[in-house]
Amino acid sequence: MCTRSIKECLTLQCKSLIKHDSSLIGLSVMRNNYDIKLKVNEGEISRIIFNEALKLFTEYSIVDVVVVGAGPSGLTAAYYLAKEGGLKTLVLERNLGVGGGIRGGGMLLPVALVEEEAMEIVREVKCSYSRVAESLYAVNPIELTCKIAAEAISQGAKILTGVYVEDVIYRVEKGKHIIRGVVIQWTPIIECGWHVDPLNIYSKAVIDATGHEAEIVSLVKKKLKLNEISLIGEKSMWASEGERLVVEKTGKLISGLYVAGMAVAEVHGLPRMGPLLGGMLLSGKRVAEIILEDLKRGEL
Ligand code: 48F
Repeated sequence: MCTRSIKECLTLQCKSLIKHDSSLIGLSVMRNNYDIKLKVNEGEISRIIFNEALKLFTEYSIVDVVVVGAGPSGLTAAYYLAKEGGLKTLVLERNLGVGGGIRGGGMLLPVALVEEEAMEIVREVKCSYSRVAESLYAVNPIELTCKIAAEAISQGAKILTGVYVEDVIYRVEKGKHIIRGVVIQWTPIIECGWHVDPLNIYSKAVIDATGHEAEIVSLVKKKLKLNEISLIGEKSMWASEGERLVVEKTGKLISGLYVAGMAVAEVHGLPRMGPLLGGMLLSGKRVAEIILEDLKRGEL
């Protein structure tokens, strides 16, 4: 006659089941290995986050370069500024994620094309690709975006999302306007239409990498009434010409203000080019080179 209680019998049955069913054994091992033991309470979680964020915002209130826009040109610029120049670089992006206009590939199809001339950048950030035509390669735009962003961060650049650049800081010296940083607000505050005073980031240079809208150049032209800045507006599609000119025209507009990516097309009246990324990547690299040269020459 069995002298065990029902509870003991059930425990024994479970143990033997676990012993004989390898998937259950795996599960029990996993549970033990991943047994999270949080050693701080909820208030301490907030305190740590406040402290860490405060350290970042304190350190990055004054930087070398502010990049406005985390699209392909802005991210590439940040990567090279940090990597080649060791510059204190801050990317500000109004959306919650990075990637700008390339995230949707061509018509939401997960493919973008890169010309041979820009493939060095794709290879450098270890993005996968395939050759699809002579001197032309296909990439996954999400992978490319994530890898450039990750490499930029690894090189020391910081990226803040959900931050809207609503104005610039300026000075006038010897009759010439100089841009010396940006005025920022949380994007949801802008979207709510609340009146909350913004904060500022002081910098030696600002790059407008805001894409088709050229938002920073546009507000500088409007608010500072600078006739020397043109804003011709992007032209219709001519892929090869757009790609060539967008790199050629990348650069400085006035002291402290630089333009890269599709914003260059908006400023200089260049043709659009669709889901071709070579021009965007090379424009980002070029603007970083120009800023580094200006710094060397003491022009910043
Ligand atoms: O548009 P976007 O990707 O600019 P890009 O680097 O690349 C253009 C390509 O995506 C695509 C193309 C050419 O046909 O291949 O169009 O020139 O990225 C611009 C980023 O800037 C952000 C915006 O949310 C986007 O992610 N942005 C725009 N205005 C502001 C801003 C602002 N005022 N403050 C912060 N971020």
